[in-house]
Amino acid sequence: MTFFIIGDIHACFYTFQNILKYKSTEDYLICVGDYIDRGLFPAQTIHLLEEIIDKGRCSLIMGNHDYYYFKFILGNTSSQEIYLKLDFEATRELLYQNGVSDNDMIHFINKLLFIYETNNILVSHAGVTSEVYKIIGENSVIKNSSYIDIKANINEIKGYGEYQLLYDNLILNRELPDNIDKLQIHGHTPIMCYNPIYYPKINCLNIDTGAFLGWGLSAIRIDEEGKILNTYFVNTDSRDINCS
Ligand SMILES: [Mn+2]
Repeated sequence: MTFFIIGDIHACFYTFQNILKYKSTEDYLICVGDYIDRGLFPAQTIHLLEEIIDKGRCSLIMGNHDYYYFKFILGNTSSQEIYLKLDFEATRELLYQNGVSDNDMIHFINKLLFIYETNNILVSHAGVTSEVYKIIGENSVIKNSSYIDIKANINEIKGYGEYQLLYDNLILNRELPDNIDKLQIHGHTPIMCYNPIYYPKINCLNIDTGAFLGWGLSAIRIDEEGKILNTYFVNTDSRDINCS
């Protein structure tokens, strides 16, 4: 099996479509999260992702913007999230205008995973440190589980509070990940490199190349062993560039 893994989309619908042209039908698709917010076409992006989910052979990771949007529509934002809330109002308006309700978004976000892990690869939104990786190993409920399943078993999670482990570490980590003896793939921190960046010492790939910043969207194809077969980069489509 081969994996086709895409970086932070941030509602750049046309750019997302452009990079999907490189995905082959045999590839298992993974996206590293941050589907909405910042960009102009959140509803179109969600519609397309729902279509892809319906066809199967994909896993979608939770990003911080997705998770905090979930909290925002539930009316549950703390002060640290106010900086995001400004874009959330605009995002909600764009979603409404194009037929995506709050319930549709709750339904979508509940399906997202915090990590996708095999014997050879680990995909997360922000990359994991060895400390967090140890906790993940002790909590099988987190691995390859959707948010709704994790919430149902949240009391079983040991080693950290729910908030600290799942939300601070897995979706907001800005530390360089550690080498965990398998290939890590993550997004979250945009790099202006016009290509995914591989860090050999930590065996880690950052594939967020700032689509919403007008830079571009990246993807990689890897095999089951975690060998990188190809990397892809498309410039942000001009229709996705926010000039306001
Ligand atoms: Mn992001």
